[in-house]
Amino acid sequence: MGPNGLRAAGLAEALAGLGHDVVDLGDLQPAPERAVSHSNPSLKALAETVSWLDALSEKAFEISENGIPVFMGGDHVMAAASVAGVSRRAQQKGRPLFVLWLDAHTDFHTLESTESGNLHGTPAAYFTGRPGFEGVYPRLDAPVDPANVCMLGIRSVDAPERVAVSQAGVTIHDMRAIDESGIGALLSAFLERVAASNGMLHVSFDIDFLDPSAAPGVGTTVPGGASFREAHLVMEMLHDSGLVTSLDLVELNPFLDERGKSAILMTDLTASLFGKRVMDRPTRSFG
Ligand code: DIR
Ligand code: MN
Ligand code: MN
Ligand code: MN
Repeated sequence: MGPNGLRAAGLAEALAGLGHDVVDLGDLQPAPERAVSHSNPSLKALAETVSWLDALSEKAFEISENGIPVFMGGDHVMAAASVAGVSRRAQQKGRPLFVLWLDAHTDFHTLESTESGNLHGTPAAYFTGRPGFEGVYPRLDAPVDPANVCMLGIRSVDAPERVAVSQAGVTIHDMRAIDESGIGALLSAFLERVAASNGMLHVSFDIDFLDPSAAPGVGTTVPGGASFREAHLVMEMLHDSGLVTSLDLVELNPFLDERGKSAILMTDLTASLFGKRVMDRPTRSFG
């Protein structure tokens, strides 16, 4: 229902209104189910999820040849496939892929370490090449260097993730860092790095990045998240940087929303990322 919530909120119209050519490719169909199994019995809907990942991983590679793909979800596990696909594209172009992860959570579990069995807790571990997904998730042709991953808005990390994500060398800006330094300074530093290495930049936007007061329409609300204005600043800076090459919009659950509030905000934020602004200002260039 997430994608339809975004469609109903007018995402395509908003982007077209900014002068972009928008093509809605419709809903993806899952690939035929493979016989997958894992020793962790708590994993939820594993085979079904994998059939979606198989389809999306291919599709993401295919459509990332031209334009800026926007992947609408859906459960954040889909980032396993969207990132795998665009990473393969970056490798083909000979450019490094960077990932900006906007989320309350690090989603850095393996299939072994997840306690909830919710596969949305695993995508970042998979696409950075943590072992344990072989033969289950799609083959990963181009793992993302964890040093190229920056997570912003983090405030809920399970014990096994905490160790692994730090050891991997992912940059984590938790809510305290945002409070202390300001979200703009933290994001600028990352964008400088992307620009300096002529990187491609995938943004994975889990709506629980936002404070639940701004975006209640999500299954896993965590208090103390990014504010309405902090989120818009991030999106406006991303636009000005000109660096974004692909985007996930995930975890919107219209069932839990309050009269479309979260869907509308996610749409408005996406419009900011694609150039909506209050006033023109000199663009700051990175690199
Ligand atoms: C928790 C929650 N770390 C889990 N993760 C969520 O289930 O593994 N990610 N909600 O978005
Ligand atoms: Mn997430
Ligand atoms: Mn989350
Ligand atoms: Mn989630």
